[in-house]
Amino acid sequence: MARRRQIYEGKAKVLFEGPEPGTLVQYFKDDATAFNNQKKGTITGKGVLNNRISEYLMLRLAEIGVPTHFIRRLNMREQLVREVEIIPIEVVVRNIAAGSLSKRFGIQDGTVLPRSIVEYYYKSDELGDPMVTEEHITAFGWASIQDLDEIMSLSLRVNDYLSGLFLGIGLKLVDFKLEFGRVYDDQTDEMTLVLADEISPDNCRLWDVKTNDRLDKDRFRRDMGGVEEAYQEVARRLGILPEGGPRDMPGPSTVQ
Ligand code: AIR
Ligand code: ASP
Repeated sequence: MARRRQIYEGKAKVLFEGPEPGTLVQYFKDDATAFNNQKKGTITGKGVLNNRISEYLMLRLAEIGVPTHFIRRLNMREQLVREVEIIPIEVVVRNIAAGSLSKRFGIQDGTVLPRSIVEYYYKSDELGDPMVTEEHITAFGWASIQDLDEIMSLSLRVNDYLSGLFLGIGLKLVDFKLEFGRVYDDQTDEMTLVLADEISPDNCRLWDVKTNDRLDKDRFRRDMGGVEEAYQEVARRLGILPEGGPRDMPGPSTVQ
């Protein structure tokens, strides 16, 4: 494989320069972290599965008119995406209390929320992704009011659609995290927002409808065991488990 220039390395993915201007190759690693990097490990096959799961969900969302950065899957661990200017905000949508919401407000895990709640966090490893309000986001210039209106409406559409999609395969979409980026639209000569990053069991909580079994990264965060199997089960239910399971591939070759 040709050596490529690495643009960015995150905790679970690496971004390389793409084949054409305005594109990037997104490589999915098996590395897993939790609690802002305090816990580190490997989930064998996770990269292969998240590549497929995110491809599948981004394609379904594009079909209902949600713009995304996804272009096409290239191989087991890589997908071609549009290069975006990432907005440094993590958008969390919650339907059922779990994780940091349960902890912060003392609400029992599993309590159905009176309505979906959208929260914003500032993407900063050093600061531990602090929760922020629209006031911080607009005052510090991370996004405009118009951007936030659009981010909110896109996030709620994603929530409605994905909640239904997962329910159809016996999973409750408890909560999830989205990231957005800006791209230049040459039709309108303006910057538009697109859904970026990934959508996978790394950033969604998915509970089995009947048993409330956790089929997501909480199994890793909380040392529950059966982590690999949980990711495989999500892919299996979506009908996209690679034949022969998530076989491994050599790691990426990089030019530093
Ligand atoms: N999330 C937030 N930061 C990173 C990730 N992956 C996701 C979690 C969970 C939701 O956002 O995977 O689905 C809420 O996380 P928490 O920890 O705030 O309860
Ligand atoms: N991915 C984040 C981290 O590594 C948060 C999490 O998923 O728990 O710290």
